[in-house]
Amino acid sequence: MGQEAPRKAPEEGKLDLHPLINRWALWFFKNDCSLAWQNNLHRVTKFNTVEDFWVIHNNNQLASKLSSGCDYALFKDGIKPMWEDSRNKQVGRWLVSLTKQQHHIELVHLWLETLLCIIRESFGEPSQEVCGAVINIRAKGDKIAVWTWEAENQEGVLHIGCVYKECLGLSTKTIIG
Ligand code: MGP
Repeated sequence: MGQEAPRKAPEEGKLDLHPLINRWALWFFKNDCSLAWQNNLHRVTKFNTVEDFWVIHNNNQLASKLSSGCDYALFKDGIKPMWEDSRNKQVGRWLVSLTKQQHHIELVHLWLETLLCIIRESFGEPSQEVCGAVINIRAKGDKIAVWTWEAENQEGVLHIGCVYKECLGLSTKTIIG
């Protein structure tokens, strides 16, 4: 009777990671009125694999638990989530405005779907136009937006908007701005 070859345990650090097309940076904004807007914005970390995305997502405070005035932003590495960044000079955004009721029910799901949509490059070729996404936690109603850097490129921007709505599972009747 032949002996079964011993199975090799995966060598530590040699597991196959799944690379993303882009490297992404997670930013956090906490409003402190005594500081200039830019000084309230901090880069938390960068990642470029699916596995790191989930580690970061699972270990950070859920968006619904952030206090009002805070933002998360996930942007392609090298682009800051601010108008001042030269890559954002022509910036446009697809904006989803949420009601106060949606804060507890849908916010976390919609933000996660937004993140997955951009890191998977779900828009095909126009994914190149995507700078990143921002979530604003606000008492008056939260906002989620995908920023695109060439607002003038109507075809690409419209395609991104349509696919984004599908990713969020929004009905065709729902209007995003
Ligand atoms: P906001 O945080 O995008 O939305 O902008 P909020 O809090 O819902 O307010 P509203 O104006 O949309 O009703 C709030 C303020 O933050 C802006 O008016 C700016 O003063 C400042 N701000 C926001 N962004 C994204 C930037 C930025 O990129 N650069 C600078 N310098 N200020 C910004």
